[in-house]
Amino acid sequence: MKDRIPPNQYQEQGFPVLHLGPIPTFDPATWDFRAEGLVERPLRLTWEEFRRLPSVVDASDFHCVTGWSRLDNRWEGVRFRAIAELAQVKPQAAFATILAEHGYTTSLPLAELMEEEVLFAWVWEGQPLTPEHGYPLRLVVPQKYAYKSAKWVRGVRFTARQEPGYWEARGYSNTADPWREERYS
Ligand SMILES: Nc1nc2c(c(=O)[nH]1)N[C@H]1C(S)=C(S)[C@@H](COP(=O)(O)O)O[C@H]1N2
Ligand SMILES: [Mo]
Repeated sequence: MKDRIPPNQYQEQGFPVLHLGPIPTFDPATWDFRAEGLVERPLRLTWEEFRRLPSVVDASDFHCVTGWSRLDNRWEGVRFRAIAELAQVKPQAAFATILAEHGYTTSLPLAELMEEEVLFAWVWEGQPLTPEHGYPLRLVVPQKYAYKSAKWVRGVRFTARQEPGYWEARGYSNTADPWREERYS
């Protein structure tokens, strides 16, 4: 197991809760998910429509920049790449910004988000996400520090240039690779 824990991280058996600000309330009647920016086909999906998209189950590790790692999280959700395909991303798009409740954002190169383990998830370990872990929908980007795994996601904007995310604008690494210990910028 040791080789699955990145440098200067410790293995956490529980599932800590970490975020800034209040937990948003969820109303399935008004919730929507948007794909916007450099796309041929902007999307606005209701919760019901989002849930009808093809979903997958995938286990992955989760590394928080504050030092804990939780291995083998079984997530269920829609692959990021499925959303990109549905929205027909334009060739000029090289990055995407994830848009979450209360203005939380994070961004990554499109190529990294298109990797198959990157999901918009609503289930963790066979149960719907709890509100504090991001219900109804969160991004999961296992290969990055977890501030890239935005909770309470409402959409994605495809861009030509990278927009700074919430923590990335406050001194945290834009690349956020736990194996290279890219914690700060
Ligand atoms: N919307 C939102 N998403 C967020 C955060 C946040 O403050 N707001 N914190 C991030 C950080 S730093 C971590 S470590 C993970 C924690 O996820 P968890 O609370 O489910 O363990 O959520 C990430 N996603
Ligand atoms: Mo974190």
